[in-house]
Amino acid sequence: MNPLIEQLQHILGAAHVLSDGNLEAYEKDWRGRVRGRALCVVRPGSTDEVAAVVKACAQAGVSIVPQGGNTGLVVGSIPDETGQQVLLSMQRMNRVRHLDPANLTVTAEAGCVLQRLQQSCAEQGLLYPLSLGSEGSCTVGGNLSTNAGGTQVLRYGNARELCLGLEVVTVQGDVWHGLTGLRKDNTGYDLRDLYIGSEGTLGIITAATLKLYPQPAAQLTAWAAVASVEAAVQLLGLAQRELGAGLTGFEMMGQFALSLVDKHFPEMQVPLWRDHAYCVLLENTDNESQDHARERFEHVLEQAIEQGIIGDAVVAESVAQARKLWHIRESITLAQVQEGLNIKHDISLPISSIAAFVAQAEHTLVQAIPGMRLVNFGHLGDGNLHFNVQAPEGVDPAAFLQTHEDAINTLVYDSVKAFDGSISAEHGVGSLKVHTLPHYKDPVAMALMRRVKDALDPGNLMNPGRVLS
Ligand code: FAD
Ligand code: 2HG
Ligand code: ZN
Repeated sequence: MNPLIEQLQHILGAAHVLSDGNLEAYEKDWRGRVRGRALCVVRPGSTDEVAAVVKACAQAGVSIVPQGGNTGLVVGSIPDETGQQVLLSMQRMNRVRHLDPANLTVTAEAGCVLQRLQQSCAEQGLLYPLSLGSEGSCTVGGNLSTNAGGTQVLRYGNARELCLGLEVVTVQGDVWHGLTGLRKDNTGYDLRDLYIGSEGTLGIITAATLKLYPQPAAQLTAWAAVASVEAAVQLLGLAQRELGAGLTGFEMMGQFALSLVDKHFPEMQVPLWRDHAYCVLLENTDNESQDHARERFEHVLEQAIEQGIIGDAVVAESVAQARKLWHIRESITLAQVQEGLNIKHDISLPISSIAAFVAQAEHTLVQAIPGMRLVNFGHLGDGNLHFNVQAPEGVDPAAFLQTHEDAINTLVYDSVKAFDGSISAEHGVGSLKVHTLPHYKDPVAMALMRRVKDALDPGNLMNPGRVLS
């Protein structure tokens, strides 16, 4: 037997070192585009075990790929094809360690599934506001390592802004005990912010202390139809002025994106999509009462109708109805999967430029690749679009991607750059964008990132080939 596998079995017990059998769930990316092969999968149950695994791998000169829920969309959490990497799954480190209602914080292990964390907090009347379509599988550690966004960023910020402290196993196998619940701590370089968003390339996050909020008194959801991106941006401005911090979500969905949900999940009964170019999903959170929330929300929508910004709207009458509307929005990704392989662009732009960007980029794509189908949706309130491309109707998606993916990426990312945007808003870089990033990111920033990586991981043993090539 491979001596490293033997040593890992000694550390974790044979049951937690998987080297044969079907490892597809760990080795294949969520989109099913890439399958790697691991030397073995290890499932440590404690921070000390993670540290011991890291030390053993470092001694053997074997690289590690950390994995949470494996829901990442940029091919960052699976091993490469060599069969030489250790896949370190955090699934067993899933405890909520401590909830501190007076400090409004919770400390959870990195493998804790987001939805379970939300539920544990809700049981105490508290809100952990990070909210993603993948929340039933993604983990606290994965969220922080990708600096995940989702549908509540507008009000509460992304994963970075919700994190106060971290516990990290370094590349050398030391443990940084940084689980602070302090909101102020200016004692030197911010290591927490360095590890957040580092996609497993600088060390392994084993636990985090996260910010909580009181559960709001009321949450209302509305679905409005608009004729253009300009109108959606106008509605955003109006809602922000009228609702202030009460506006917790603002999502935009293009007609073709919604048509895919209607086609593949007809039981969801997508409202208002047939006659309008875009629909918008708004969420209003209120600390007073349901009635107060409804009154303010209806006022915004009435004004929007009067000003000709929206064509039509529905306000959810119950929590169940609101859930259904959110479910439609969150099903666009799965509807795209059903339609076939596609190209994803997770981009961000200044909100003031979004309408001009969409007009220009869509025109460029239509001219260059006749028949391509644009799936345009996303977190408009954060300036974050998922500007995805589906193969023309009737064209084999795999062949389409083979021929056109690079050209399409260049067209989209060149437009993003021209409008001062970013080629990764919330999903990260992984290996999918690792070769693209240097074309679009400031060269000095790239060089500084390289120096940080070399300083913390001189042997390039932690998730090599991700973020930096
Ligand atoms: P994984 O996929 O397992 O890993 C992601 C990266 O983090 C990898 O580089 C991995 O090596 C690293 N990593 C994981 N755990 C650790 C750890 N403990 N220590 C160090 N590194 C680690 N993302 C958004 O931002 N917003 C969305 O709205 C959103 N919606 C989604 C909807 C669907 C249907 C799907 C499939 C994905 C969506 N995502 C979204 C992407 C994905 O869910 C997030 O990136 C999520 O944060 C990944 O968490 P995970 O636990 O699955 O991480
Ligand atoms: C979302 O906002 C996710 O639903 C996934 O970030 C986006 O599928 C996508 O491109
Ligand atoms: Zn998203």
